[in-house]
Amino acid sequence: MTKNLFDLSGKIALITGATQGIGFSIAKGLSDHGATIAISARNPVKLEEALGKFQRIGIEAYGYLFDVTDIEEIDIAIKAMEYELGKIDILVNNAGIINRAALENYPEDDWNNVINTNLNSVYKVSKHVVQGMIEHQSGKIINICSLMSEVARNTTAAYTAAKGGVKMLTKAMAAEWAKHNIQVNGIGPGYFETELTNALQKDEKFNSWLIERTPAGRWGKPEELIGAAVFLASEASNFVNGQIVYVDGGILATI
Ligand code: GCO
Repeated sequence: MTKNLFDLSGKIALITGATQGIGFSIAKGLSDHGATIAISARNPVKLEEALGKFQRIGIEAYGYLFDVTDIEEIDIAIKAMEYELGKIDILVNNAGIINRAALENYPEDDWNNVINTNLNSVYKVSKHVVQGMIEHQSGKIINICSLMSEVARNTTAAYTAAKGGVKMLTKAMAAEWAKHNIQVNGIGPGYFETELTNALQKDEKFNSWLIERTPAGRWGKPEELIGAAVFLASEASNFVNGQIVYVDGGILATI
């Protein structure tokens, strides 16, 4: 019976950094397919606002306030979540930032911040969540990668280094945890209409270059990541390990 292959009923999902953009859409998509969703953020106001947005579209989401770079906050929040909601079945490591500057002048603080928030966080949050997954011998981890897990662009060196790292960390996690019936995979978004790319959307030169460069001829919409997320969160992907699904309108297929 393969009819309910994508059903997430009874599953508990944690999506980090899900107050807006890609994380928000993925959380909504997992909920639409039956999962109970918990979102995290480090900003209490944004977290409250996001919970309100979910409520208005008829979704009961749980909120946990923690900074994905802070191991103590992570520890407390994951313990609370497991106590309140139960075992975490699905973890989406989504929280991320970008800071664009020429590499020869890239400020060291920004460099460390981008690497910490985008890469080290995946190690830190996963390490805590996977304990319960190992105990229960099942789990799904989805790491949000990027086009920049594969290719670079001017001014994005720290982000590119971090996202390349997230791709390889995805493989390392899959290699170590597949034996516990945990599947770890990544989603690599191309250019999406989100806060993170706000400046680029407004930049006419960039916008026309991107539309020309993308075989699909347009920006992606965050809800277009839901299909890949549901697939990687569900039993439909039970033998898929360490893969990155690029959702990019064909950019990486062309030069
Ligand atoms: C940039 C963008 C990218 C996107 C995205 C691409 O400056 O080129 O910000 O880094 O955010 O990750 O996949």
